[in-house]
Amino acid sequence: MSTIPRRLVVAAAALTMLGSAAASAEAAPVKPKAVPYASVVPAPASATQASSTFTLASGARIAASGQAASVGDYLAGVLRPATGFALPVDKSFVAHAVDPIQLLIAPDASLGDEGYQLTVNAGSVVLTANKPAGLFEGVQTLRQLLPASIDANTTQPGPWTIQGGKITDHPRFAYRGAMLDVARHFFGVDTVKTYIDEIARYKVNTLHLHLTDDQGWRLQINSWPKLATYGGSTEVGGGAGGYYTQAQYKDIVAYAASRYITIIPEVDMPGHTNAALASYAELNCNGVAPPLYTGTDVGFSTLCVGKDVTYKFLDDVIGELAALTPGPYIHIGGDESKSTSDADYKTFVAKVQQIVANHGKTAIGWHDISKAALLPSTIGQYWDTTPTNASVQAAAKKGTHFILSPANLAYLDMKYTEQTPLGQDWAGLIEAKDAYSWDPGKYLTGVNSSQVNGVEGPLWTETIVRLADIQYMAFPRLAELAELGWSQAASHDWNTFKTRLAAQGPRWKAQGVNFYASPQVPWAK
Ligand code: TNX
Repeated sequence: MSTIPRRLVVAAAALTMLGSAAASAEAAPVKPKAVPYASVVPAPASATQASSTFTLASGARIAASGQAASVGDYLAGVLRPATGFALPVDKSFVAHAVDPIQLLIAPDASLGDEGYQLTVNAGSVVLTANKPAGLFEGVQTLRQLLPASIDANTTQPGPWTIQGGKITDHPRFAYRGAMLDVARHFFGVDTVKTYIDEIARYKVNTLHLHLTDDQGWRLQINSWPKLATYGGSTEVGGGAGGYYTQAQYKDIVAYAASRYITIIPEVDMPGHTNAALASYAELNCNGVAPPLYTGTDVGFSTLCVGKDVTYKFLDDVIGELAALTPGPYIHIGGDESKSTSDADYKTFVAKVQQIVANHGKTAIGWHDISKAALLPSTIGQYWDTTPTNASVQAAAKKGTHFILSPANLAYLDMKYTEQTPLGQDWAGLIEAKDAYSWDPGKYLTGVNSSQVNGVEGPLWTETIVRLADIQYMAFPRLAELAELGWSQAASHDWNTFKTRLAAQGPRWKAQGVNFYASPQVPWAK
């Protein structure tokens, strides 16, 4: 019922042109300067500009019925503040022909789950996709085709002109992620939601939350309540920390879902577990709870692999987490378990991935887990700084898939230059050009691009304490990584990309997003 035959879409577009051309002429006294299609990040698979222009008029309506309705509401919501227009969303099928902006579900297998087609004429903007997720990604493109002032949250003069033309787009990789470490420093629900909105603009579809580490446990677990109330009571530097109640976590998950972003919760183990070990003495091999930890060392903690209570604990925690998480994945960490023997580590990973499977989810782990025998479904996340790794190669031979986050290219907590006031440099410095200059499909030796699910930009927060810090480290680099994940390999070219990236500067300024104004990028004014 939500799909509309192609010929109706075309007819509706033609009629709309007549319907709103007069209105847009009235509303656009100034000669509009439209944004070139070549400035969209990530670059669309194909884009052809025409000489016509469309101008959004104050009385315009957005047609979006059936499955398209919620994306229509979202689009209206992001366009209202700067335009000051009412932009009612027309959810009836009959009236489509008179609405200048139309969001339509129309079957086209070539577009896949997240692809879309955007056609802009003098009188209409028609966005079609197979699925609502495709409409949502198309809306992000549409926003970038409007002047940068569209991103302000107060009314701006306009005119709201879009260059005519046609874009057909779909992603290269299905997985395009960001990770936020809420364990080293805790970030509240509003900060996470703001970050979700900012990453969604670049068609990032996954947010991995690093919920537990030595310094803090950040999610209420009803069966083991002290994890949050005691284990979450501090953070790096000794601050008050904090945790999400289950209701707050669900709120984050639902907010992300409304932006077509899947939340992947991580419980890091068997190392990086001091907060849990401090909360429950029985989880320690010696039965003694260590003190809470507020420093930044890694590799000193481990769950007790030989104790039965460890697996009762994990079954309870993963069970609650699985019930709260509609997405298919649970991240089990597995990195830097330097205090766990190799034999114990392998035993532990084998058991934990099975517990995750028992709760109906797929396990993801940092690539260290490829030392262990993996279930066919388990996914590795590569974080090291060299492209060749023997156990990764061996796991890949058996069919394991990987998400790529090489620390020297994709870690958002690495400094840009020696002068960057935040972040670390153990994996090197990552300037804007470095973040862009690699191909995720070809990076890992012995791993076919068909076994690469995509990319993720992790933001570890030992040195990051507020939203402005998150933004400064993520932008521009996360937008660059998002392009490597979305755009076809043939379109990757730093010299053209840096000009497109430059066009994002005024948008971040309009939104109030803090970013690193790299001297390598010719930022637009
Ligand atoms: C390594 S690489 C870590 C984190 C730190 C990060 C800091 C990996 C999976 N773990 O525990 O926060 O470096 O850059």
